[in-house]
Amino acid sequence: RRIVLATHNPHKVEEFQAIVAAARPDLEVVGYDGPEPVEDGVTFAENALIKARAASAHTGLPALADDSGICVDVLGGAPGVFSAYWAGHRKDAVANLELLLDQLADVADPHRSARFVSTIALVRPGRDGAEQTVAGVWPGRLATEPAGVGGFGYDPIFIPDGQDPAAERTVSQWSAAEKNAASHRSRAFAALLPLLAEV
Ligand code: ITT
Repeated sequence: RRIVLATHNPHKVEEFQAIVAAARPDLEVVGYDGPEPVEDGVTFAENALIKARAASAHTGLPALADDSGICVDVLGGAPGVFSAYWAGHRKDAVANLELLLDQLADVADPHRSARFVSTIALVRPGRDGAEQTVAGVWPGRLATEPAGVGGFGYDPIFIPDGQDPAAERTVSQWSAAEKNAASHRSRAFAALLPLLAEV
C-alpha cells in the first residue's frame, strides 16, 4: 500500500512520515520529486488539490498533499495561503516571521490570536470524483519574539493554546513528538483516516 506525498518541503515529509507511521503503519509514504504545479488557488483546499492531482497523475499512485499556513485574526486571516511567501517571492522563513512580528508590533494580547491551518487533499488515480479534502486547525497566539530551534516556518513565534500559563513555549520549543501529537497537520490527518480506509 503506497501513497505519494506531494510536497517539496522536507519538514512536512518528516512530520507526515511520523504521523502516518503512528496511525497507519501499513501505508508506505513515498516522496515526490516530479514537476511542481503552479499553486494559484485562493484557498488551502484548492492548492492542496492542485498539488495532489499533479502527483497522482505523474506517479499513478494515490496522492496526498498538504497546503497549510498561519492565519492571524487581527490581519483578517493573513498570511493564510500566502504564508510561504509572506515577505517576498523567495520562501524565506526568517524574513516571513520577522515581517509578521513587525506587522503586529503594536498589537498586544489578547489580540495576537492566530491559528495554524492544514488542509490535506487525497486524490486517487483513475477514479471519477475520488478527490477529497479535510482540514485541521491549531489555535494559539503569536509570541513577541522568536524562541526555540525545532520545527520550521512560523514555529518559533507560535504559542499553542492550552498550555500551563506559567510555562508557555513556542512550537519550536516543543519536541517533534509533541508537535506531531497536537498540530494542525495531525488534526487534519485524523480527519483523513476514515477516508484512507480503502487506500
Ligand atoms: P509544498 O507546497 O511543496 O508542500 P510549502 O512549504 O511551499 O511546500 P505551502 O505552500 O503549504 O507549503 O506553505 C506552507 C507555509 O506555511 C510553510 O512554508 C510555512 O511557512 C507555513 N507552515 C505550514 N505549516 C507549518 C508548521 O507546521 N509550522 C510552521 N509553519 C508552517
